[in-house]
Amino acid sequence: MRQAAEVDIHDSKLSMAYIYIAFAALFLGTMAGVVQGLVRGGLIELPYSISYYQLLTAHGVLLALVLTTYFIYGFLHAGMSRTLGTMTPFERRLGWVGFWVLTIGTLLSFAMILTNDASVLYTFYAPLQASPLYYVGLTLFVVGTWIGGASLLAHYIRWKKRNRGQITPLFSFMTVGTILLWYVASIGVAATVLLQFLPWSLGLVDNINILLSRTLFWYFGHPLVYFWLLPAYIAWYVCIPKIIGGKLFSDSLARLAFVLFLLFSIPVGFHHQLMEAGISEFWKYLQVVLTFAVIVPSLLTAFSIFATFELAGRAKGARGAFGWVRKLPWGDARFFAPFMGMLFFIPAGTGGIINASNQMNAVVHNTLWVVGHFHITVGSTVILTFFGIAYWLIPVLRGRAFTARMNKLAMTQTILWTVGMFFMSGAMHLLGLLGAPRRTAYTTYQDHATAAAWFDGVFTNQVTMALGGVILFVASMLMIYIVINLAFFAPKAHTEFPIGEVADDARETPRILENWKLWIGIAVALILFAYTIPLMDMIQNAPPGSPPFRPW
Ligand code: HEM
Ligand SMILES: [Cu+2]
Repeated sequence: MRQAAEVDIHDSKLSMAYIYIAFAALFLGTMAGVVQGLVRGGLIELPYSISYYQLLTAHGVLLALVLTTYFIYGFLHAGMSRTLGTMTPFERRLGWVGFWVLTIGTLLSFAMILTNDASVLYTFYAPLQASPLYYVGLTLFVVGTWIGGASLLAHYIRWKKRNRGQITPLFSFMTVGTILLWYVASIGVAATVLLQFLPWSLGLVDNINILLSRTLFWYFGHPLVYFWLLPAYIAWYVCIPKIIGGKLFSDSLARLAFVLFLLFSIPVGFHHQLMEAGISEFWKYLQVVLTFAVIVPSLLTAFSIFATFELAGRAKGARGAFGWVRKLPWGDARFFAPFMGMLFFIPAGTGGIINASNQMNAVVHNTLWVVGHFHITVGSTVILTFFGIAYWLIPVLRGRAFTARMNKLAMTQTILWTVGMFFMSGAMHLLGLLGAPRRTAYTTYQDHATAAAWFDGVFTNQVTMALGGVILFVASMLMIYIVINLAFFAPKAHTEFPIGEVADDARETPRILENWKLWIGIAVALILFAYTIPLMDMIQNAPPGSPPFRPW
């Protein structure tokens, strides 16, 4: 018997458009990654016309910005359509307009990277200056996400009106939290690009206030990582319980965690600027305290997810303290890939606490440690979860099956990604501790003995890093193969969109959790508290502005 589609066919098309671009970015981005790894290991040289920084910019932008943003919008649109019902033509059109504005921006910025007019790395720090078109592309990118987000919020508001007094489905609640976080955070990047970078790159002003631009960048740059993480948490909280045949441990706890992420992930950007002159110790200290507050919802999440695992195992008859572990579906890549991502998050979170600590930051700042860190956070925890989502989401949206053969390949894919990341990020972490800098191509540092000693271990070796990179690259190509199969060749079938139910004995969710006005109000108050005085200081007592530099 043919069942109705899980997601309306028109909404599916919109989601798939986002997802195709996400995986095209994975394809190109990991290609750049493996080449960089080989160059850094001294194993190959780049053809004369390509510079390491150009490649590094393409890699960072494609993977950290393009892949993540597109996948998230594809996933959230599908989930909103599944949990709140089909979008209206107006809402869907907003989604498409967002998609096209985003895509024009992406193509424009990418074209500037290809012509070597924007080798400014994905952080585009001043005083490095790219072509004005690069910043126009960035602006369109951000505006595109705003329009796409408006489509999701309009859908939510309409549902609320039709279902007065009802609690929103958890997936939609979390989507709204994620999009609100994105809106509040992206104001920072929009401000620096429009008010500082564009006029400066167009030659309308001669100098740029670097301190201010970096501060606005990190006002956005830190919550950006939560914009990547929250959709992964949505999958952990809402979809994984269903996949493992269990129930969600607590709806309220899940909502509380999301509210806390919204509050505590924005006013903390200074923890990326601990080594920067021009910001007083007091304000750095304050933001570090707020940074550590994020540990609370993180631990709530870890607790909830493992409680869900345990409940599911026990419901299947597991006994003893850890008997439930064996009841988890280890052979199912839809569970296994995100689970490996969760495991990566243990060292990743620990590393994050180290980065945010003043003295320890001095040791690891600008070293390969940092690169190792974000490859296990966004590059593993988030991306492995997204892969796990893709294994069922693409079949849902394309009306196809995730076959046993694809599952086997997906298991291999996950293992390869895990092993590759273990070697590459492990080597990066250790090399960074010894002092090896990030963002440098192959060099022997004039054969200096101290620098040579960094690299002479078995694990602390550039070749180990490159080897991990090659394994990762193979994993990535396998992923592309699986995606193409699921989208175009897998047998037609009905696939379920996994949405978990709340455990029967869970308490009713308090209404206050859905009071977005209240939470946005508190978030804005916290931001004003943490940023007003330092920002005023940066403008009134501005350091001498910098002319542009283009050292490549
Ligand atoms: C095949 C998989 C991958 C390989 C081989 C790889 C390799 C590398 C290498 C060698 C670097 C340069 C280190 C340096 O010189 O500082 C790098 C930087 C980076 N990678 Fe990856 N990576 C991979 C996947 C990813 C993924 C999935 C993401 C994010 C989702 C990511 C995000 C980044 C970012 C943001 C940078 C920093 C760029 C910059 O410093 O401007 N990478 N990667
Ligand atoms: Cu941060």
